[in-house]
Amino acid sequence: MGAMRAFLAVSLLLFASGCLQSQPSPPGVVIKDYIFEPGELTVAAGARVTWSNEGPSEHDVEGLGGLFSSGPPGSIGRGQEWSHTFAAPGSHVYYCKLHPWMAGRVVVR
Ligand SMILES: [Cu+2]
Repeated sequence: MGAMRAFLAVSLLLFASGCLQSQPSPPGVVIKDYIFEPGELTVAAGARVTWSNEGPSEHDVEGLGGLFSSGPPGSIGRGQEWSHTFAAPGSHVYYCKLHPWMAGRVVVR
């Protein structure tokens, strides 16, 4: 009976971890020094995208044409995050004002 219990426990664990893995995670971009990852993110219209600064430096997110902005240069401090909801389909290039060579794109379908 002990073996059966162990088998059931293991099956339950595998089932549970499978469920956890299939959970859709909210769309997001990780900011590192000095890249946005992923560089291109595709989301559905209406999605809220979160940028998380995991690098040691300050960064920011500025949409080309000022369509969206996290604020002044360096407005997303180390360990901080910022979110924006993309209502309509489109392709949005953005960059970091503090480090203008850092760029990414959000494609909204
Ligand atoms: Cu930056």
